[in-house]
Amino acid sequence: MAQTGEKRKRETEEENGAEGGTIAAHPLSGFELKSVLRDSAREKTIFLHGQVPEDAVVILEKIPFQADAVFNLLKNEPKLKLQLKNDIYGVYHLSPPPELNEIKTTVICPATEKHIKKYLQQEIYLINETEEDYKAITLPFIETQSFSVQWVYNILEKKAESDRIVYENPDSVNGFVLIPDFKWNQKQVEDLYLIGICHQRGIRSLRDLTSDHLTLLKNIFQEGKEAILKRYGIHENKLRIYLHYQPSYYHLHVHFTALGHEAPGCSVERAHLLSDVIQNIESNPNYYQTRTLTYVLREDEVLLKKFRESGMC
Ligand code: GTA
Repeated sequence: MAQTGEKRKRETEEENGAEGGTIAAHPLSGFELKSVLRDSAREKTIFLHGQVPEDAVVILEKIPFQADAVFNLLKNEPKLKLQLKNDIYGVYHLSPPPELNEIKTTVICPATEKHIKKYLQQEIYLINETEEDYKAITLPFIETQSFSVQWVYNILEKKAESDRIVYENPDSVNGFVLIPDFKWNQKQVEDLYLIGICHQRGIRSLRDLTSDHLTLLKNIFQEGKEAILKRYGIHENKLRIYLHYQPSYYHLHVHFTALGHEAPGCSVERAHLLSDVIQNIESNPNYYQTRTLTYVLREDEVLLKKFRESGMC
């Protein structure tokens, strides 16, 4: 059936992610591959560096199965192509309908050199950052070289993603916005991933947290869990709630992920459980200013170079 011009225009806008009634160019128009930055068969994800013509990072990821959709597919005798049959063992190719074959596609464009390096497969090294190292090496680095947090301000000021907000405590000191993370397509709760972004500006990371922030942290912890239970029916004993140190973006935010989902960055050398953070600050208000914190840096990272130059690793 022929489509009306208006209907097709609307669909093109949705397809290309256009806002405000203008037809956007296709985000991958003229895409040329420069290199494969990383390819993980286990995670079923590939990270590409391309040009469109600006530099772009494109991340393609196969999405998790949704039990209901798979059940419907199997009960309707889908077409199977036999690959191997041996005794009780059979292996087949099943070509699912397009809606079950989606590839989540993230486009970062224009991507900076730092973005390209962030996704490049690299050697990693453990750093033990003392209080003195933080002041002399890390803090000057954060102040001059970290990623822009404009996307965070856009969320807090409702200039972007406002329709995706799950919960907000609007208090400018102790409030926050809870929103689905960029990495979650919201189609299944198995890989649930939200972030709680505080309204207060200037709290860069774990290192800045003191007893002054306990009310804020407790609000994020308590109200975040309640909002997720209400919206997604996921109980707090099925959630991993943590902060990254080092984060990529130095505006305080908390990660909420499904416990069964091994989200990137949830390993011990990066993730700090919010419940532990609250208790540590309660037992020592300056815990995070004085403790040595251990984390991993990638070979190409400027911060690693700074540590090496100062002879600290
Ligand atoms: N809602 O615009 C945004 C947005 N941006 C730019 C980042 N985030 C956003 N969320 C919304 N809107 O969880 C999210 C990120 C991240 C959080 C920042 O904010 O998805 P962080 O400061 O601790 O930084 O958290 P982190 O963890 O390094 O960031 P990120 O991007 O998650 O990278 C960690 C690793 O995850 C990467 O090295 C890579 O291995 C993997 N990864 C990143 N993006 C993807 C992806 N799209 N698909 C699969 N794997 C990914």
